[in-house]
Amino acid sequence: MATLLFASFAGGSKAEDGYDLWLRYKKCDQPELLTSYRNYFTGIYRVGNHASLDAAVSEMTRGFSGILDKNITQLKSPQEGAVIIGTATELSPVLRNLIPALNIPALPEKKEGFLIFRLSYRQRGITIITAESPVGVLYGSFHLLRLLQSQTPVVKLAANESPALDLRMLNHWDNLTRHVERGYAGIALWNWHTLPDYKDPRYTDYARANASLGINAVTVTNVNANALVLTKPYLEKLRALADIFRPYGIRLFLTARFSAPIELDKFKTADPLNETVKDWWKKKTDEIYQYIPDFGGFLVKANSEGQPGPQNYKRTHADGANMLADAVASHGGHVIWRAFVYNPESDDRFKQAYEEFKPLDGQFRNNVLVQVKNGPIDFQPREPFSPLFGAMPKTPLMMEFQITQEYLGQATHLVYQGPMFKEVMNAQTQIAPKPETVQQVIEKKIRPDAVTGIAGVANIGNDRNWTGHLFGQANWYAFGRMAWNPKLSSEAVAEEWIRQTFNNTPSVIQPIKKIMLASHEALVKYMTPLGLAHIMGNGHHYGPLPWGNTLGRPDWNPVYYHRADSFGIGFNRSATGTNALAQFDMSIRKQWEDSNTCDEKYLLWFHHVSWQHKMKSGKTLWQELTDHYYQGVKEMRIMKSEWAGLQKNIDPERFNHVSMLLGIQEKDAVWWRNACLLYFQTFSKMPIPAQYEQPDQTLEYYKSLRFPYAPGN
Ligand code: GCW
Repeated sequence: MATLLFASFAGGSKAEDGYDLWLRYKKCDQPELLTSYRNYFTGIYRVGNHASLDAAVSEMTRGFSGILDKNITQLKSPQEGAVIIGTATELSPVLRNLIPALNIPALPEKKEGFLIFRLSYRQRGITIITAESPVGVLYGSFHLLRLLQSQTPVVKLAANESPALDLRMLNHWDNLTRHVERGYAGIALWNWHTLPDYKDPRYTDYARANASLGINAVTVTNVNANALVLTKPYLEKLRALADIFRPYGIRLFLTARFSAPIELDKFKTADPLNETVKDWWKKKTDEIYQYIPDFGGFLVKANSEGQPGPQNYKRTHADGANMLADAVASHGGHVIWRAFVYNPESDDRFKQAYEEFKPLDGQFRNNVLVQVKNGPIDFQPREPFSPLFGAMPKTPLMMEFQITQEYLGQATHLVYQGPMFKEVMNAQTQIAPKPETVQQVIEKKIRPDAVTGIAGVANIGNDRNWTGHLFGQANWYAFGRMAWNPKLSSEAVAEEWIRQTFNNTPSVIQPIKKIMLASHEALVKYMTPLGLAHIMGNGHHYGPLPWGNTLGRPDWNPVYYHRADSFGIGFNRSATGTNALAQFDMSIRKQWEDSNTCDEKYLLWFHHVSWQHKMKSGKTLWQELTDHYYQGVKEMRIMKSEWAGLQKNIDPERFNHVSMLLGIQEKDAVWWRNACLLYFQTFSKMPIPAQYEQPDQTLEYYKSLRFPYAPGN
């Protein structure tokens, strides 16, 4: 048994368990292409010594050997057929030696950018991957492997790429107990108990996967932070992880608990203006840099959901961020300060991040970035972009997306987030006098030394397939690829992922792409159509609870968000309501301020409209709402039947895995539709049209459901 198990993991007939992600390197199944690959790629020649080049060589020998189904190894000298890799400085003399009249093309401007090109040399030519930095070479190597896995002809392999943003980061909300807050894929990858001595090979595979996308920064602990992570035993464990990540270009950041001096060293205060507190952080930071010389800095959630922060001492977020920024500045570190705050004093949670942060624009140190969630509330299936993106021109703003699907069906729903990421990034923060998009805001270098960035809350755990749902991998993938190159379309990214994860057969690519591209819109329809938001279960956030009204703070309760009554439904955020719309630029506000012209996908975000409100379709709001819920279930069922049609083309393991989850998703979609419509009907008093399948359960039944151990809580 032991040998059998070993044999199956060592290669051979391995079950399709999803472990290999998009780095599968299966043999090219196009005979002509395979012949040309074998002809033009005969070995790897590496110039220079660097851990990132070791990683590149190891990935390329693995990748080429798999795709070419032939042993491809490192060459001792450059020769025809070689893939030659190295930084431009080290590579140029070697190439000139080979081809004296050579003109090496100009390198991309950014250090992490890379060039791939072919040169004619004897019969087979040579392929060059070069960059200014070793990690750029590694990124180029992964890129070439991606092209080969997607069956790109040899003549089309040239590339010249640079990342759009400096920091492309994953935030893990992993506790030291290994419980993952909002994690649906097992427990945390990081085994704190066996670190630093036991270096699970999986840590390297994690780093490989990130590097293949260009993800270059991570936090491995929760923003609801534990001060213990700053103590010596944990710094030793963190050093082990940082050492594994470094060759892959990944820098470690730490989540910092603001009250750490009190918890760890019995201080009476954590006041950021107190000299001994400042000194404590300075020393702590110096200590961290001894363990992790390229430590990135701190990520902080302060004065939000019970986390301590500067406001405990009547100081501002800027005071808190700047104190930490000063501590890391001499080491070149940064502080990423989250804007996810919602102090209950305001009349509308929508407005709170803006109200607290906008006045601080210009008050942060140069090495502070403010990390803003994509929408004003909290990672709902659809939100308008956060107005902060148009409101802090003097502060580098980082985007925060949630890859883990806390509010998007968690790990049982197939939802491809590519279109959602694009919707936010392409949203205009202003139209006049000059159009500007969210993407342009976060890409803008507001000072020459400013750092730009994007973060995604990771959906990764220790499940064998990393993300629980196989299609969760596509969201990790899309986040990384779009962080690197925001110009890629959702469709192109989906196709890349499918080709590498499944295969290159059109009859596989087309239906899966169709399923993926329809999935987000379908979910919005069966959960929160027409601008509804935050109507999910308490605590675990799984399933519908629009009637929820029992939690201690009004803005924790669904009824606060949808405001259904006998007149109508929706949150009036226009000038006659909370006027949250005033936080957007005038040119944007105009699009949304009139309930008759407002884009209907945001209608109930901004307006309380009557059940009879006439929609663009000519139907009443109630009819339209009903149609959306039914349409969502219908679209989901189409996804399910498309998938069923793939049975012959996909291995049984992955086919069955996804099929069973789609079964759960269908039940959930029906549950969302029925529970929400039956509840809203108690206000509208209007019927669900007779042509629709009628709910097979009562509202009381849906209200009685409980899920005490739903994951991620
Ligand atoms: O969406 C909410 C989650 C919390 C999370 C918080 C945050 C880490 O329900 O679990 O806490 O957002 O972003 O800080």
